Amino acid sequence: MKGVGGEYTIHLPDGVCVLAKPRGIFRKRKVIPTVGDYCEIEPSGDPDIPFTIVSIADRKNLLVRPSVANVDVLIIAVSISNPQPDLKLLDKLLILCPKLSIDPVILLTKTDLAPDEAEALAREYENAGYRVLRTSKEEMLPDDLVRELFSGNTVGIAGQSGVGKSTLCHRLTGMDHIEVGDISERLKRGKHTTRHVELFPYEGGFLIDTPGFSSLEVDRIGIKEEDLLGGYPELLSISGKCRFLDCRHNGELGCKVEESGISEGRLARYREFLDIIIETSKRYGK
Ligand SMILES: Nc1nc2c(ncn2[C@@H]2O[C@H](COP(=O)(O)OP(=O)(O)OP(=O)(O)O)[C@@H](O)[C@H]2O)c(=O)[nH]1
Ligand SMILES: [Mg+2]
Ligand SMILES: [Zn+2]
Repeated sequence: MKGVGGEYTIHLPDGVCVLAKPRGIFRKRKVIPTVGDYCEIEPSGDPDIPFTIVSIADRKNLLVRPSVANVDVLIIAVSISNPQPDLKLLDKLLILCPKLSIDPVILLTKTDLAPDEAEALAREYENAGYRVLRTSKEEMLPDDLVRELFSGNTVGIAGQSGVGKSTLCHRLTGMDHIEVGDISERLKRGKHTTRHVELFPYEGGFLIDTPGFSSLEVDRIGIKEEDLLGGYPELLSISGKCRFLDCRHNGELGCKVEESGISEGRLARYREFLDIIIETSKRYGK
């Protein structure tokens, strides 16, 4: 659930939390127990730290900065206004999720500020094949939907500063001390203070509380051309239809991109990412 100074809080299947220290062997093998890991523990004989971590299960994924393992679901929060939606960030996160085997869910917030635009944006991404949830000042997520999202899952919330991540968490958990994605809070504490990632049990799953999910280091992870279509399911749906099998849907002869139903905005962003990837690979000769 969290790790501070080499001491880890382990959540047992019955919900009880205990303290454990990793066995020395991990340090030698350079395996660092990470929040989100599934592990086996044994009694240590030390009354202060009564357990030893003896093994760590293979990870489904590992995010760095924030350091968290085995993320199942990422709620990508986007507000329709104040701040304006950063659709490039949204599309990048959508490209990243399948690469990391994470299920993305788009959460459109502040729909009260511009209901018609909000509905249009929600439809644009629903047409692309994504799940889009909506919240406003008055409207929260339905309980059964929240349970379905969390049940058995480790769930993170990402999004620009000010989109309403903390607001959502307060409304979900009623807890004030959770500060998911709280950039503003981090700034208040000073730039160099790092807060630890922590998991909270919630509705049969875990909510990831981290100060750093806003950026998710999207650019650092690096998107390759073969990853790109993972964020554009509507383009995947026309694969094999264009004249050329390796069509990039970028103005080629016989391209059937219009049959994909992709929106103008998403196509433009796809092509912009494609240009950047092609340019970068030319420069580095890859
Ligand atoms: N009108 C309206 N305002 C909202 C809604 N949700 C959140 N807000 C407001 O938006 C502001 C920012 O919300 P936060 O929850 O702090 O945003 P955050 O994503 O946690 O921002 P950082 O911590 O900076 O990353 C607050 O003043 C909220 O009251 C909404 O659905 N409608
Ligand atoms: Mg916040
Ligand atoms: Zn094509």
